[in-house]
Amino acid sequence: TVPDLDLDVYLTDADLAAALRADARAGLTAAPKWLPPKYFYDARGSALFEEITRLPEYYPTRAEREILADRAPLIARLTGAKVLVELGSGSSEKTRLLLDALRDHGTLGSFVPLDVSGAALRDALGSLRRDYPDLHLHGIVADFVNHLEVLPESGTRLVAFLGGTIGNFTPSERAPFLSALRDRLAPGEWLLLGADLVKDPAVLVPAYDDAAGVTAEFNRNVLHVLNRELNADFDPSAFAHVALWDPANEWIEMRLRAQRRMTVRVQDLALDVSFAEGEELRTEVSAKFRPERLDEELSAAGFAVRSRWTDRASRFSLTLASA
Ligand code: AVJ
Repeated sequence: TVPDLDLDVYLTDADLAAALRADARAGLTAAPKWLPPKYFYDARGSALFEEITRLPEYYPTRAEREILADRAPLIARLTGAKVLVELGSGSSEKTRLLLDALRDHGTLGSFVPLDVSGAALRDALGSLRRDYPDLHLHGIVADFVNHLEVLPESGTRLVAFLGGTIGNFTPSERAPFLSALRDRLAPGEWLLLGADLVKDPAVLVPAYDDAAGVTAEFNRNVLHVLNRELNADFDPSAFAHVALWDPANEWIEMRLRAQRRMTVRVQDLALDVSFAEGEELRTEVSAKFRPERLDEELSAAGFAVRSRWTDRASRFSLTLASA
C-alpha cells in the first residue's frame, strides 16, 4: 500500500450502504422491478467489467482509446488545462493518454479522479503516483450525481466523463446532471464527454450479450452484491441475462429474467420479493446517441460544443465543450 495518498472521502461505506438499502427497496417493490447499475461495481463486478472491455464484441473501450490516442495532443492544446478531473474514474487506464498529452503540453498541475469506490481510487492513485511522480494527485470518493460541489477550484479545469457512462442516465436524469456540471464550471473551463453512438442492433446487442457470457455474469453480479450486502437469498443461477435494443428510446437495456416462480428474502430490508416465472428485473440502461442530440443536450445545459471526434469506424464519440 502507498502511504499518505491525498484522498477526500465524501461518501463513506455507511453512506453507500444506506443508498443501496433505499435503492433496493424502491426498485424491488416497483412494477416493473429495477436496480440501479452503480451496484454492479464491487471488486468482482469491477474485475468482470475490465474483462468486458477486452471482449471482441465490446467495442466502446477500444474505440474511445483509439480517439484519445489520436486526439489527446489536440485536446491538450485546445484546453490548456491545468487540472484534469475525471468523473467515475475507475482504473483511469485510458485517462493516461490525456495525462501524457497534458503533461507534454506543459500545463498540467494536478489530476483529480472522482469515484464511488475508495478501493478502486486507492489502487489507481498508487499506480499513477509511480508513473507520474511530479503530478499532484487528489482523489475524491464521491458520487458524481450528488457531489459535484466538491470539485477543487484552482486553475483551468478539464472535466473528463468517459466510457459512455453518460448513457446510464435516462434523458430526464441527463439534463439536470449536465446543467449542474455546467454550473460548477467557470467560463473557459471544459468538458470532455465520451458517448456511444446509435448503430446497427446487430453490433450493439452482442456488445451487451457476448458469446463467452462475461456480461451475463456481470449482470448477475448485482444479485451477489445484494446477497452479501443486504443478507438476501437470490439464486443468481435462476436468472437469465437479457440484453435488448429499445429502438424508441435508442438505448440498450439489460435485464435479469426469473427462470421460475420464486420468492426472495431480503433479510436486512425485512422484505420478501416474489417473481413470476419469466418476470424481468431491469438492471441497466445504456443509452446510445446521435451527434445532433448530444449537441442539443449540451447546448441546453449551457455548454458550447467546440469539437467532436469519432473512431475511424464511427462507433463512439468524444465531444469537447466549453462552459
Ligand atoms: C460502464 C456504463 C459505460 O454501458 O457500456 C458494459 C457498462 N454494461 N456492459 C456500458 C456495461 C454492460 C458500460 N458503462
